[in-house]
Amino acid sequence: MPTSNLCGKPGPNNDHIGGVPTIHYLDFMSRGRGQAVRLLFEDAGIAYTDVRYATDEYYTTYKKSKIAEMNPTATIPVVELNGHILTQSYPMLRHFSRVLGGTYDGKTEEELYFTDVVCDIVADWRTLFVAAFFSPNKDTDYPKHCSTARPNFLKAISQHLQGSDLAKRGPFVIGETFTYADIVLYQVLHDEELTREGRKGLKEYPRLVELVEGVEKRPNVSAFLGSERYLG
Ligand SMILES: N[C@@H](CCC(=O)N[C@@H](CS)C(=O)NCC(=O)O)C(=O)O
Repeated sequence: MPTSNLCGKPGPNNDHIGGVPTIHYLDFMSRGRGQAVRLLFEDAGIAYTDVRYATDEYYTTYKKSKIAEMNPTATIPVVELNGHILTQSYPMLRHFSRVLGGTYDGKTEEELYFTDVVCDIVADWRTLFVAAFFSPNKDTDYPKHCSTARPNFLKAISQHLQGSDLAKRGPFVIGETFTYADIVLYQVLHDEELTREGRKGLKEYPRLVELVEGVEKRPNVSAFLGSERYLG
């Protein structure tokens, strides 16, 4: 049976989004696309019900039944809120940002565009990361990914951030304003294990270290990372 836990206490942002969302995701530590959605909830002080599926039960039972009934692509995360079902992690983040009054997005067209650019690069990166990390040939595929695709993404994103007048102000993708692009970028860096061990995997990318530190200093993110809810 999946586990189900209420995380946090409902606050004003639960009222803004219309209730307490239920997120369905794998029981995969504090990692993955679902964790990016949880991180937005954590940062925004949104209480959520966290439904976690063990990998075996997910693939043998729930993917084909409950998840497929809620989501035509039978993938997770899936969020239920007030009788509505939300699918696709990146659109979900944009949706919650809009519902919260644009709190997790840019304001100007230039900022909105640049936020989307960084998110799209991360989406491409995560697809390759997942393919290599969960490959049946992980022993060869993941080290290959770490020496080929991954440095290319790190370089490309660093170059974008260093070359943009918006990003130059730091620490985040569009400067001082924290957006959903920071959440997805932080989460892929975290899942690639580049945020730990003194950020040693990021030493050639100081702008990304600045961003990681900016994210981890957000008061609610910092409290989450120090709590029992953070599973590594
Ligand atoms: N574009 C989708 C991708 C969803 C996706 O591939 N999710 C993975 C987990 S991160 C998944 O469902 N894996 C198990 C499966 O394929 O059933 C999104 O962003 O939500």
